[in-house]
Amino acid sequence: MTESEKLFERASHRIPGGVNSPARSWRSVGGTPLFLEHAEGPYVWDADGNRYVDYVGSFGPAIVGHARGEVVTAVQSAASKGLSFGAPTANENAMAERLCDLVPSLDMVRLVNSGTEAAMSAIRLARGATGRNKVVKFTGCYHGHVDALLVQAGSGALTHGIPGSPGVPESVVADTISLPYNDISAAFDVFTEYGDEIACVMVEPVAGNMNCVPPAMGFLEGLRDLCSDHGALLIFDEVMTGFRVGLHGAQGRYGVTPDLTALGKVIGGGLPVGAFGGRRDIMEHLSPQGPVYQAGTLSGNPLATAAGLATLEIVSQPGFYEAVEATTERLVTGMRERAEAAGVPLATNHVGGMFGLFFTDRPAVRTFEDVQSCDTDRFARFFHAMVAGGVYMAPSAFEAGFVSAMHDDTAIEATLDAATDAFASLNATTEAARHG
Ligand code: KE4
Repeated sequence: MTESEKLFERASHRIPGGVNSPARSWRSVGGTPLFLEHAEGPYVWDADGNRYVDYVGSFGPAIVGHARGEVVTAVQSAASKGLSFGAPTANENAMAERLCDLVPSLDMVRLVNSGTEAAMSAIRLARGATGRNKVVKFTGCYHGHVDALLVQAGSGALTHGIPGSPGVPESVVADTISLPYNDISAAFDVFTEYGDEIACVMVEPVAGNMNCVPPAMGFLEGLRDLCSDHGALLIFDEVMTGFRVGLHGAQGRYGVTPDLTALGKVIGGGLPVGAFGGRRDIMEHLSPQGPVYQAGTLSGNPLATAAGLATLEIVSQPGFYEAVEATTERLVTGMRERAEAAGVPLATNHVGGMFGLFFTDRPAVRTFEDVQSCDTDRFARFFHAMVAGGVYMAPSAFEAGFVSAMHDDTAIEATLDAATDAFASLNATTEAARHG
């Protein structure tokens, strides 16, 4: 047995499914999850000492590279002064000011401990500020395990085929409407019927939880207009896209400003941080300034804000995102070329430092229905072939991939070499299956 297998056996005894988050389980691809022991730059090492080029990046946070010196030093320095106080600290001011400087929609911001908390709190604030109850989301989008949003959800809910979840009462999702992503006419129809009952529309401005699906031309702009016309709030869930697709998020990249924004992942640099913020007149409804309650023992934690500020310092350097996007482009182009050479139908999407690989013969993947057309068994075989080739990707056909600033030529070349063999192996297994 490998060390990972031994560790997984022990984990499965005390932790449901052996993991603390379903997205890490390998149930949809088969096999035993690798237990990772350490990470540096673009690489991770498993408990057996095997090294992999990493495209999970902690599902997004690690855009500056694992164990980046400046971030580790900042956390070590903060830790030496105490871990948590339950009182405001100067770093929270610095973090709030930095986020409001960089994210166009933010007049004010509240720090929390996860993307789920950020999305959940933004929904409550939108409902409290508008006095309305209905929430519009999009099928395949995932906003954390918020009761009201576990409807046709993506990420692990989609991977494991449970778009809803037991334990969420009908009453809690009665006001949740889930629409097809990138279908602005569906949104128009819902607003025509329920316009003055809709508190908010929550959308991933680039979908990353049905794998990577960019917004169609006019989709985000259309949602912006519909919300403005009907007095609903537009909420961008930028937990994944924030500081991943550009220094000013997807809202900066696409030039559409929401009323509220949820953030997470990169802003914590790998430590637990989420945030939600937006227009001052809305944020002032939040306790203790206003009546909408939200709280958190470790919100704005000194170590998390130290990691976040050090990370934001690095991503703010001139050329950071251009370099990450160029690396992503090179990776995705190389993948397409190698798939084509092997005769394997592959579609790809990429935005900034995130990308998606789709085993489908459709020319493009633009909707949830396109995503559903993908061959998840072929993805599973590809996933395992890449692991064997020293490349660690998300164990799901419905998760996006992430590139860091430290994915250098060596890492990309190693990845593409592994992909050459992986695509060839797909054909070999297909041929073998065909001839029995
Ligand atoms: P967390 O509560 O996991 O920090 O964030 C929830 C969340 C909210 N919004 C978006 C757009 C997200 O992508 C996420 C979390 N993303 C998944 C990966 N697709 C987290 C991985 C996991 O659940 O382990």
